[in-house]
Amino acid sequence: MASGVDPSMLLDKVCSKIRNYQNFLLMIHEDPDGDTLAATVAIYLVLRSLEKNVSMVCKDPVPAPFLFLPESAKIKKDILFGDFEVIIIIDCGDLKRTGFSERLKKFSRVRKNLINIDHHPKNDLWKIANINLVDQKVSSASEIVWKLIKELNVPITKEISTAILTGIYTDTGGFKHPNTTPNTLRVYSELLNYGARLKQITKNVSLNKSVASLRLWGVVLSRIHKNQELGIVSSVVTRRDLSQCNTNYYDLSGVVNLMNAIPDSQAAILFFETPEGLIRASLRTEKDNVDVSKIAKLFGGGGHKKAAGFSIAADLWLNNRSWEIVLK
Ligand SMILES: [Mn+2]
Repeated sequence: MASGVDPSMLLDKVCSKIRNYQNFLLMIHEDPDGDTLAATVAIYLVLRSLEKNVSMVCKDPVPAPFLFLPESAKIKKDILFGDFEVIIIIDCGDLKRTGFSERLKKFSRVRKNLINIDHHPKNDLWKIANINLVDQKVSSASEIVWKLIKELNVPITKEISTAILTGIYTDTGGFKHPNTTPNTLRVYSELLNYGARLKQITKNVSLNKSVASLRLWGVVLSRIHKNQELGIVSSVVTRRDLSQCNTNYYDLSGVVNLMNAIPDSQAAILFFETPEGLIRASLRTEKDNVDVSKIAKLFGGGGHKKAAGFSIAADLWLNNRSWEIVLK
């Protein structure tokens, strides 16, 4: 938890904010993933059961695999902050990712009720948030929210436990990533006891590929190239591929992880053309001694040790046999 602050005290503080106020806004990060969505929906359900007025906001639409989450249809794209007494930001990683930087700064100055629930490293949100309920050692924001829910002592429904499990499941890659701790598995077992529906999660999250997106994955996989010297596996996808397969960028999510399934690969890189005419690279590694954010930084990008990205101005050469990316 936040350095120098007693974690249970932070939890108490958040609980008393929840008990003492009536109007809440929950904020999901842009380009939302399973963790931010699921943790937010879980808090939403809990606050509704406490008869609070709650709204949820996310700048970007909810991706199809997460539409099964209860109340996800109530997530708004934009909302005026004026009527809310408390804003809770969930899993955002930094201020920019909220998509509402300026309005949040103003809110925290005027209302002083901005709560940051997160598991990312310390960032600029810490300065403007009035309470930082942050724990970098947990698998997901959902794991923190689970602790909060238990502390609030509310009835835990199947919907709530399913939502929390969705967040943990997606952020740990289905309990495969090293952020899966003994406590994560304890929480997992508790959630199953509360009736969390694992089948519903795997069905929607892992087994939710359309024919079109599998065709696109086929294109990506057919172009795989392995650099023997560096152990880097790469592939490329063009805007034309996307339109020919009748797909969009979201259909690519997950394919770069599959490219990492080759045991001796150090990292995988997927290059794709952006609508702006740049080449975007998405990097992943499963190796603990490889830091892909360092590679991304070399090209002006960034990210985490195991997942990072960058964009470059480059030309893409492609024929039936091979492809090449040439920096402009
Ligand atoms: Mn997360």
